[in-house]
Amino acid sequence: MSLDYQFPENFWWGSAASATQTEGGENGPKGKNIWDKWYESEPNRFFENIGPEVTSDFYNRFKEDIANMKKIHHNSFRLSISWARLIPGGRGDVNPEAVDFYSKVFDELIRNDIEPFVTLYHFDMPLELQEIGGWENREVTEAYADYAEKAFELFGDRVKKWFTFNEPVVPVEGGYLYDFHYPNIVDAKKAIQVGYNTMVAHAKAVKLYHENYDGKIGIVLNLTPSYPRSQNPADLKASHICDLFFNRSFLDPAVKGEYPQDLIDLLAEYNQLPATKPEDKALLKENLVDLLGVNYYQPRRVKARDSQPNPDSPFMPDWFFDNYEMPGRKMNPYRGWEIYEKGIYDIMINLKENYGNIESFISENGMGVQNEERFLVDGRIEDDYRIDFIKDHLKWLHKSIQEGCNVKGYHLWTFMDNWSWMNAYKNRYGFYSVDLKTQQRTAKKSASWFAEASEKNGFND
Ligand code: BGP
Repeated sequence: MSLDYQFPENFWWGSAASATQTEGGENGPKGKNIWDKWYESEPNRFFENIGPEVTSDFYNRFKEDIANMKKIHHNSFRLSISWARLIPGGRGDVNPEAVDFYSKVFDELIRNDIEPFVTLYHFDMPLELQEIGGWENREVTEAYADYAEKAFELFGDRVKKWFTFNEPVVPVEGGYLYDFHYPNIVDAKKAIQVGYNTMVAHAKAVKLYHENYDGKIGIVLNLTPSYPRSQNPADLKASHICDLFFNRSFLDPAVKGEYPQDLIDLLAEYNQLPATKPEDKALLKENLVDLLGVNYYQPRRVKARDSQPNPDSPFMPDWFFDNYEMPGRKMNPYRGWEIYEKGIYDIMINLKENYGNIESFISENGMGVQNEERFLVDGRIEDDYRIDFIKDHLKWLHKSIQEGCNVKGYHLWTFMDNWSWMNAYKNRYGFYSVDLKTQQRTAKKSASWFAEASEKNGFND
């Protein structure tokens, strides 16, 4: 008997996490990354002063966690390798204990029929490389390519789905525009260089992979569809420019191998073009992704600016648009982000119509909730709001598939509650809650719902 929402065979049901957010910064030998450094220098910038050393201890408990994934019928799981753990210092020799750890994790996943999807870079630059300029410095793209090559060599026999970067726009926004990631610089020209160098590094890794391996390699982008306040030309233009900066400056080079001409023209007009090398054009053009991970949390509502920016102030993307608080929009009352389920469908239709229907999947989607303990009933978090959230998004995803979009799966952010950068443990997203004192994991109600949907490959309304 068919279900109301039946997904295609072999649909990827799973969740995602990242190294710095789960492993535990003090577990095992590793080099420092920018999060260790920032926390040491400014602990009060982190929610409740909690830093990256306190996490859900995946380093020691991965077997239990993988058994829990199996229980809820995951067939895939995305995690990242910590660059500073695998290669302390970012360049040079690999750390044998890290090789052993990641090997055991991948083997354990495979033994449980859970396919590892592996991200090479999830916001965690090794400190030594940040000290020579991080992504501002072109040399770091070489170090990254060497790291990627090493990871492919070590684990490529077992890992067949790789992602070069997670949300590369976020370190640009956080580290170089809006001050929520280290190195806390506010400088749009540097931001543009960092974004560009990231895509050069990405293309180098894609090239190395395609030359020697037969799995798939892609990138994970947080796509935030940009909706204009109105159809007036000024609002449409504002929304278009916002889309160019925050979506298309990564999506276009990754999938089409080139930057949108309107973006190049705009940056040229304001003297903001990044430094490039002649060989970059071909490098980007010839090394396209096989697979695109889409992280979708919320859309952007955009309007034309009410007033002109002061032309003497430093250039910012925000010169061209303002955020628009659309009246009546549905909000996640526990996190403050808009919930707009149809956004997931609009993204997929855009990929189908304008990006060659590239193979894709939802690599993160989820609902963060503060003080989730308030929903505890007999020791379990009754997160019906999360079940509704997942279902509503999956319905729109299902519709996109019916209309021919090349969507292969859905991963929730995240498997278990984890540390989240500056927000530390403020917003909980997991299928499993984690008691930070005892490290006990407990399945939430959403875990049971998801287990059934994954097992049946769909659900009824
Ligand atoms: C995504 C990141 C994740 C995770 C999530 C939740 O953008 O890829 O690493 O942190 O956001 O974020 P927050 O805890 O700030 O709500």
